Amino acid sequence: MAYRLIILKGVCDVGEVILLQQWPLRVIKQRSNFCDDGLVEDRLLSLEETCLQLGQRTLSDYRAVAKLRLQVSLCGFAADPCYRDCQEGEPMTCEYNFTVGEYVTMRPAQCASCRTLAGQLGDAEACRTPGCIAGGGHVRIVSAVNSQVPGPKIEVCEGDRLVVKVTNEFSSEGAVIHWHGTHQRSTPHMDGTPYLTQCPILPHTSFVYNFTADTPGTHMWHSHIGFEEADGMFGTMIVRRPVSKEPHSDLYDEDRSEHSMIVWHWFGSSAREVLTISKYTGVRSRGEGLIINGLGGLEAFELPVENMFDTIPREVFRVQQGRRYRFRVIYNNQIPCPVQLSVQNHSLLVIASDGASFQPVEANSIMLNGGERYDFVLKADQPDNNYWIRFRGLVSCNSGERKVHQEAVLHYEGADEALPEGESQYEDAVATGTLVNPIGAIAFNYSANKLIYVSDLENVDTERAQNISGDADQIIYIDFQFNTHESEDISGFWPQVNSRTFSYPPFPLLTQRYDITRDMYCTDEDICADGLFCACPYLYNVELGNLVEIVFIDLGKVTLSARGGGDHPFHLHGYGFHVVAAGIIESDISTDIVRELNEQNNISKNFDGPIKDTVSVPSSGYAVIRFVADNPGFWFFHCHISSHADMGMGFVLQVGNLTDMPNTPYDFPRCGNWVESTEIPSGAASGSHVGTIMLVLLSWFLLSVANCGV
Ligand SMILES: [Cu+2]
Repeated sequence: MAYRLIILKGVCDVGEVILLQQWPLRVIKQRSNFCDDGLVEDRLLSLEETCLQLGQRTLSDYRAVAKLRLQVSLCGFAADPCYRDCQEGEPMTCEYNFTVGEYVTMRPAQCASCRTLAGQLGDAEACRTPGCIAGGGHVRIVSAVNSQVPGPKIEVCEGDRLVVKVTNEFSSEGAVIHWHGTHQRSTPHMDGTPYLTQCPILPHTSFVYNFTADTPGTHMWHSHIGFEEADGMFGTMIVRRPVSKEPHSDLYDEDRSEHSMIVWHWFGSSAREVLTISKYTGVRSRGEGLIINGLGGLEAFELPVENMFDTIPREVFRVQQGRRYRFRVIYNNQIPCPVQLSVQNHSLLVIASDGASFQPVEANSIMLNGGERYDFVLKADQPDNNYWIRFRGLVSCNSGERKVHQEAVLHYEGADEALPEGESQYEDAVATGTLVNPIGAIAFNYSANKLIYVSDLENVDTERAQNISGDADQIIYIDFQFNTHESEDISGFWPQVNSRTFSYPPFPLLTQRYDITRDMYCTDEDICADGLFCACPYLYNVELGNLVEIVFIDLGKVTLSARGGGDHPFHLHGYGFHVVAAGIIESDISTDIVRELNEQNNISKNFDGPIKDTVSVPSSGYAVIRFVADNPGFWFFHCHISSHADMGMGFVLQVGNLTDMPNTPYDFPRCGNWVESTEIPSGAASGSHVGTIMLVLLSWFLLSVANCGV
């Protein structure tokens, strides 16, 4: 088989670009994609010659890493040396450059070949050329890392050091990157939460994240400011372990980069626009589309936009008959739109979620809520053919005429390069049989399913399990619902936690912790009077080492006619927790009812429940989690639906005393309020520092005297 090697230099702002295409199997793109004046070579080579050419370059330098990785894997080596078979005791340092800023989807020259006729498979690679983001098939503003959505994929081994330089090229927005699923033990200041663990990275400045990949599993990185994540600043992050440490490594033959999928909720215009309008007008934002690894057939969208191209090619997952593949699925959503995933003619052996393994469960479908990840094994045991991988949305993605669905293709080697037979519609994705993680069970008809709740799963990740049985040292009750506050400023429904709206403090509580004053945050001691709209940095103190139990109570009910939130996925930074119980209370639910059930031991708890970092709390129900608070810091616990997080649906756990927390680098960026002081320190007015120096010397002298006296 011959390969076509194209080398371009200094074009499209990306330096040298190497394209390797199978010839003649794949459609060769028009050179005009790449501003063809930079063409250096365009010739047919054998695979060996091509690999030799590729091997002479430092491939991790390229922006188009996702594309190159696929191409280079043909040669048997990876574009990113950190993507490798993990060996115990051989950590690497993995460096990445993230340039963040505004960008657009379907930029004309870059995406010229990113289209296909409806009903045809097309070439997904044509949408992964440098500078091309397909999105929903029309031009729209996005927030992007390295002009990619999803952004660069990070795949490392447990124990690797990650060094990611983030350069903010937004014209006017701050930025941070949160490493969703990473616990940041000993580096809480690398958690990437604005005003809790760092100041936003200002436009035109950079910040280098430097931390150990301490938590194995399928994760995600994303911005944590405003709607940047919702608008495209997110990407896959996979931390693998040596095969010997993987509880389920005997259940699959392949655990490869190309079998991960990250699903993004797409709006026809920017999420910032859609969700801000929704917040202030009460106009409900509804689902418009789902995008899988940046791709998706447009006919699946409910709001076709004028002048759309024919359609975007779909993502293709390639398998070989007889082999077993570990698939990793990540869901990044913006509104209450949980998704159900199923694969035509295949069952899913569900083995892990949020990075931790549990007793495998044979299922026909899985549901995911915002921020959740699931891993399953797919056994390619069907005839060589093409099959639909189906996603359908519920709650806001399944209301009225809006039925949001999306598909990718499972392609068996040897089958035609074509779409599966017949179209796949929303109703085709309503999978019967066993369903793992049912969401919105009080509102939706799952009578055709056998339901497996997360709290029914059994943890097998002994290395990560905590001893959480026995009496909890601290029990925290967190209730939430949509509250109304009729006033001039605050109208409509606000998702609140214990009737409070979380607001950020003016500087990071962790890294400027010795400047915190009591009036900067609120706790349960600060009473919020009925009817008032209380917004504050809502904080719980947790003693280091405590066995903590948190009982989440959803006081709202999902009905298809009334505005309901669906199940809220609560995500905790810095920890994994055991999900020990969950349930629905059909009659009038209240915090008192659930508290009484719990206090009288009428909630049965599974202390071997799975370890997760995001729990989908059943609507009109409760979920109970437990963990040992052994990681000091200020950790955000919030709903992972972007629009709800933006409206302040969250709270902070302060674990440990300020002195328990790891030191912050002395020159870490600082921020905060400033007002010109009316009190001028003595000596400062003279314009010299002599007075200050004298004061310091005097203090030092007095301290020395005091110490001598003790
Ligand atoms: Cu929520």
